[in-house]
Amino acid sequence: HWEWQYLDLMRRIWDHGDERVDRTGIGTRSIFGTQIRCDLGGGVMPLVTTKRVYWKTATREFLWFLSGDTNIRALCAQGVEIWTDWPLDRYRRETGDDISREGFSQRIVADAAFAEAWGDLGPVYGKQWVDWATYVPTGDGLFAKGPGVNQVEQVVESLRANPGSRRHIVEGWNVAELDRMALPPCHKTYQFHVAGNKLNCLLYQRSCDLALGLPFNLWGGALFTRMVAQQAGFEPGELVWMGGDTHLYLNHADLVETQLSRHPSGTPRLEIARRPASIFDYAIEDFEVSGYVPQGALKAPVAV
Ligand code: DHF
Ligand code: TMP
Repeated sequence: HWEWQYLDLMRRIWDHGDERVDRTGIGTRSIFGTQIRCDLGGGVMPLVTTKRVYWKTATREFLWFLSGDTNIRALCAQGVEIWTDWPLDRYRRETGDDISREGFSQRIVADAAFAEAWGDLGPVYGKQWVDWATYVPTGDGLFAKGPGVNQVEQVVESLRANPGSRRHIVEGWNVAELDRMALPPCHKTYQFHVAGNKLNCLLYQRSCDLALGLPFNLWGGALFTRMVAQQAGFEPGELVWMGGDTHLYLNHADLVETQLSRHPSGTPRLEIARRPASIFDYAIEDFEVSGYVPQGALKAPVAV
């Protein structure tokens, strides 16, 4: 079962990770340079079973990336609060208003101008994936804004036209725009690779919160592979996940202890009900998971 790789990594980091002070001040144990491989054949998904993972929340987040949106408003409107803490933190710091998370989220949904002012994360994943900024010289030493690059559309086209290429990449790390992002991309590079009739994907994540982030990121990588495969006409192959700084936060001890006492159970599979006209036309109703019998939910605090 692929999930033993996840649990083994969790054990290895907790027992042997290098303890360090991180940006958030919580502290982590960390290993640099890690890998998890998962065969997506037969519709199998790397959905963690040793705790409940809200795959619909992770799917809604991914569809939001593909929509090009970078404002949390559309997420909050669907009850997805996984990005709310970062705009909330900025709002509290800059206004001194000690609003609750719930109150903040409700106001983001109810008040478009408020969402405009406080709900945007900057040019994060959605912007870079479907509208990477370009500049064209105007001849007088100045530059005008050129048409945005839709990397996702291009990668589907390049897979169809030139499957053997080694350049099928979707990149989030736009160096010139990092300072305007609420968080620089963690899952920063997706590379696709065709082997026979199968589509493989390598996902490189520079920084990985093993307990909270990775279950979402593995799901996202596999979901992306499935959608791209369906659009470009391939069967799902292998997801190869690679981590840079792969860590556990020191305040996740309870989760780690409980999760490491559990064994993977069942084989979750994803069915996609229809083949939409383009990769940008998927809806949450198109996705159905079978064989998912997760063990109990495990709560852990997120480091902001
Ligand atoms: N910061 C940190 N420190 N870790 C992260 O995983 C992280 N992830 C981000 C942004 N910044 C981050 C975006 N993705 C949760 C999961 C993914 C995510 C952000 C947060 C999270 O809190 N998961 C909880 C609750 C899930 C829910 O609300 O449905 C979990 O138990 O999985
Ligand atoms: P950093 O920018 O200082 O590396 O902090 C980002 C934190 O968020 C780090 O703990 C990794 C985590 N993270 C994930 O694991 N997955 C994600 O998708 C995102 C956005 C963040």
